[in-house]
Amino acid sequence: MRTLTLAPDVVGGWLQLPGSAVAELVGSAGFGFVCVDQQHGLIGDDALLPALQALRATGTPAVVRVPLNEPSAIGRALDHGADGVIVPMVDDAEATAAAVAACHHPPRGVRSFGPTRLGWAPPAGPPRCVVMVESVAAVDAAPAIAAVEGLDAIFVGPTDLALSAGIAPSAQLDDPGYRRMLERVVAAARGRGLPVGIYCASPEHAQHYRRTGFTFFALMSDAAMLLAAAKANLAAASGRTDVV
Ligand code: 3PY
Ligand code: MG
Repeated sequence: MRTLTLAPDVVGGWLQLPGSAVAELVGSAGFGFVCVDQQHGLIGDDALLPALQALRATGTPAVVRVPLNEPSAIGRALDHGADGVIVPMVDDAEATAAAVAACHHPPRGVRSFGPTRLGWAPPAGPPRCVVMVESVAAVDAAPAIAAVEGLDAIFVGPTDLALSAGIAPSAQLDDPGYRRMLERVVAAARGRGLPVGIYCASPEHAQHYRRTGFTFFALMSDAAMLLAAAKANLAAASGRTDVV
């Protein structure tokens, strides 16, 4: 079982489809970690355990993107056996401190003690707390967010950030103002020695963001990969141009 590392250059996978076979398949691909997305993915609480068990069987570290910044959501993901959590929509230092506290038992934090699965299948290391910077307010607060004690990494949600800034999500590779926002987040994280990651809608996005200074990348979801491959293969087999 590998411990979760998010630097210097780690490419992760992203699960949005329920099912232990999907988790096992993606977990076996060689990613540095796999994220189980409970915010926008179709993976509810009952599907979380089989996904984490399948990932554990592959030896790939697992993080859970919880649906919201809330102690019971964070505690449940960790109690199910996640190596860490990715907490969405965190806009300031106060919300960051709350997410970090939710990951740890007293006296360090406020997490309730209930080691059900952890009693027989503990993760490889202490829980990691990753917060998502995905609004203009969060970019402005990035230095304060990065300074929160106990935070393990920052992760950018590029689409929500573009929407918050009034930029078309499709312009994220070209817009100079958008790039400057990302550079500010990278500088804030790296200035504190923190890993800084970003969701990538394609391998090209990962290559682009590597040059911006990000240290870890979550590469397009299982659903996005499957849909893209289904359309590309249909187009290639049929000669149709209306499916991609
Ligand atoms: C975003 O792009 O906003 C995300 O949260 C990626 O998953
Ligand atoms: Mg988002």
